[in-house]
Amino acid sequence: MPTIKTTPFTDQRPGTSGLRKPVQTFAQPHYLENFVQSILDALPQREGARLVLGGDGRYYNDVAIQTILKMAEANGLAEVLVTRDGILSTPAASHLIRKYQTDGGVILSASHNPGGPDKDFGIKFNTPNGGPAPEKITERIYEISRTIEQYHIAEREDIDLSQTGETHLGNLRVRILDPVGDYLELMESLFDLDRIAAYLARQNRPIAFDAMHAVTGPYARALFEERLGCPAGTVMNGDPLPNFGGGHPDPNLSHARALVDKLFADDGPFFGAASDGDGDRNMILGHKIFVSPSDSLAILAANAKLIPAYRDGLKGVARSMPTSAAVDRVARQLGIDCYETPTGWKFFGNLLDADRITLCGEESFGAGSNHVREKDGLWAVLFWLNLLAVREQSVADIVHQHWQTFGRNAYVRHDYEEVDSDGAHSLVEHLREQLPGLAGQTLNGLTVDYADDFAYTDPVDGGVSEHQGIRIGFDNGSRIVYRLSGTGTRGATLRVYLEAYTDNAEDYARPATELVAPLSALAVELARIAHFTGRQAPSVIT
Ligand code: G16
Repeated sequence: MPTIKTTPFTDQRPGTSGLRKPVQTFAQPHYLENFVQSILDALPQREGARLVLGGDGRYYNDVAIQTILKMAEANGLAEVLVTRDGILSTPAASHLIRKYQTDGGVILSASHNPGGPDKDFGIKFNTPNGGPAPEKITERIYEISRTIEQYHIAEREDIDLSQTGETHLGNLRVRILDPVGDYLELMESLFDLDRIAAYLARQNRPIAFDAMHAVTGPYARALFEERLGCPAGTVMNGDPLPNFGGGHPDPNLSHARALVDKLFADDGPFFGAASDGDGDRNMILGHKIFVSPSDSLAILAANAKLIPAYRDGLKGVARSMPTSAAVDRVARQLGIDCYETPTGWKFFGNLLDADRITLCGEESFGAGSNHVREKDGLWAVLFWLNLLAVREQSVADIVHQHWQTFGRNAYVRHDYEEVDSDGAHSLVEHLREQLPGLAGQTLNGLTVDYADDFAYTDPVDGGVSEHQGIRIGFDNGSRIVYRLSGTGTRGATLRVYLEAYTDNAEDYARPATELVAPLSALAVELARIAHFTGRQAPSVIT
């Protein structure tokens, strides 16, 4: 087995979703190889293992895929299922792992982070259930990376991944699959695509989908423009590019501006959506309305029985802690359990595997179900289209009717990106110190119901995750949450999540920013944001 001597890097602890670093970090000699060897060494049985391998097409994907194939060969793996040109969305990867019952998968993506030679790259490992490795496995990978002394890599030419088919590298079988086919088959089994196609054909206005020059382009063209019969051009920015066209492949109001402007034009499409770098996020828009991801999750849950795959109802639902409690209200009405987990899709895996939940989602533009073990951008878009086709109402009408039934959890997130890391940690410390005395106090007219540092005990395996964010809940159902991002690659990113509950119908026409304004002022004051970060305003508001 060709072996290379190496020394450990100290910074290979996976974050919220795998190891994300600037490309220059990954491109250092041995850096990628050390981490990949650590993943392979953490497998229960390396020799003879079968893995899925692919990525979002960002800069460095091609180099990393060839390296990993050569390492798979030298490490005695039996098979790697790779996709044409190495392009594979994260939810489609999750599906392939499950469908072909592999020992897991390696996904190359830094998700919504920008791509290019001076931008970000990432790598994550998914387990045989198709989901992101839980903390006990990522910690094991990290431990191995801290003491690694060697890795194995075959010496050979790069292989051609431009055609589907099969090839052998020594004893390693490499199958090159079409990235889209299996995924479309899965969508076909969940939704009534014929009904959606007929509904779309009856409308006299178009829909628009922004693939942001990232991985969903080929999937979206096959789905919307071929299967559902939408006109060519429905998919905007449909060609995956290594630098995502210079943009930030993050589907939100700031980064998908062109799509948002289209939907808010007088003669704009009646439905619009976007996905991110690796295809697991979604943003949903109707004509002149943005559906907040927390509301979207609640609406999907409330309407699930209208969708073929969920006709028999939901076992339960889950949301990440900072996600608004809109879905909690739906769960109460449906009489099902609602779990509050830390941020990170990996925390939903056990609940899905144990069949305790059917749907789950996050404020960070993620939603999904038990069909895979990742969030799934196009799945959410199809869910909405199926809903529109059944209810024959506009997005705005569906959202407003939802609020009339459940009240509105107006929601806004403020991000302070790339702030000084020490300052950000001091800010969190400063908040922690205040927590014990906050409950019962009235601040700017709002009475604190509870204040804590969120900790989660996994109800399935008993695992405990602490320090998952500061929650300050008020007795009127409103909330402020603070946490530091686990996906940033430069300095620290402070996220402040603001949620104002109202059941006053007059508030339904008001912008969310207006409804959360008093909370926003209080959040800045309580955490002394300007003092600790040096920032007077957030860099992104979604
Ligand atoms: C990842 C995780 C999500 C998480 C998001 C934001 O998303 O999979 O579960 O909500 O990061 O994390 P943070 O607030 O720590 O930056 P993605 O789409 O980047 O894989």
